Amino acid sequence: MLFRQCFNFLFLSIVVLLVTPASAQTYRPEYRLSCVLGSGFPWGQAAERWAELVREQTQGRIQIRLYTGASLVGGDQTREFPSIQQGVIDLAVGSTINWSPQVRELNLFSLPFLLPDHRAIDVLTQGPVGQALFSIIERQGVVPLAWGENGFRELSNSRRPITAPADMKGMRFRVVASPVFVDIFNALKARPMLMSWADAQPALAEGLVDGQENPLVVYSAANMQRNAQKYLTLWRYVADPLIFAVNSQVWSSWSEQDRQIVRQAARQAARENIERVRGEQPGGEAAQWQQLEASGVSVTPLGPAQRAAFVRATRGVYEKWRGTIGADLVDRAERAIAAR
Ligand code: X2X
Repeated sequence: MLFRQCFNFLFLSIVVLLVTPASAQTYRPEYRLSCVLGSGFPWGQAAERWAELVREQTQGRIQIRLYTGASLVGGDQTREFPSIQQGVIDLAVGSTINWSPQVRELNLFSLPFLLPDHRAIDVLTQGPVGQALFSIIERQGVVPLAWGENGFRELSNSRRPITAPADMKGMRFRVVASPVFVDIFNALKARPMLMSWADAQPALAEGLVDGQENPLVVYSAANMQRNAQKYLTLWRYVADPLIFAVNSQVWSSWSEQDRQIVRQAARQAARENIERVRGEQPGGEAAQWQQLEASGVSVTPLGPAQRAAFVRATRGVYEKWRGTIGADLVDRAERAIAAR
């Protein structure tokens, strides 16, 4: 009798487990999406767009709340990746720069002067190199879905026009707390100051640092010219792709149909984000920096010989980091770029 009751109970439990849709058990009322920049920037707009598409297309089954300023990690943007791994963050639109302290292969995009143009970024992110990077991230418990873009990073400062490495000597530049940037700015004999984005704003305003590096869209939206960042050098030394990603446990708690929706929504938001970032720079940024010049910013585009001097000065850093990133991966990237 007892045996029979036990058996019935077990049988029933198994049936209940099998027929209950995963959604009834595992969907949470809300998911946390982390982003460094807010809605005043294309990056923050991309995160908002992703959340909105997912909400609409899942008929509200997946509600995503956006936390800007990397607030889920107290503003410490280089802690974003481990926090997605641990589930403190459910989703993120994160920068390769901010995740590279943990995912060393992502330093690829920070190899100085590897990427000459947008096409070079695309052959990496949209090709086998991008797939290899996504597999590496996935093995670390984070499911990457699409590549977006923060932009090519340019150099600004409050002191003087920079046309040669010697102009940077002794100048204090705020950089993201990622070791490759320390190496690059040290090689240029400048003084790198490691700081989060949140701390960078007051530091620039108060003149605690002389300069910074960020894409033009960020420079403009953050009104950096008002923070005395009056000299701008267009050197495109590194690019800053974004990755739309989900914590792997959250990902597997969703139905197959909803995963497809989240993936497609990430791709759409990423596509629109890249168009927006690049669309604001028609004709190779010319229109945008001419506008900045009209507003009193001194813009210095580097000619080929000037650029070559920066390439030479940072070559040692490039070679040092080739090994850290993985010589194979860097070789593949170089070949893809050469053949673009
Ligand atoms: O901190 C920065 O400079 C920013 C906003 O561009 C990144 O998060 C990489």
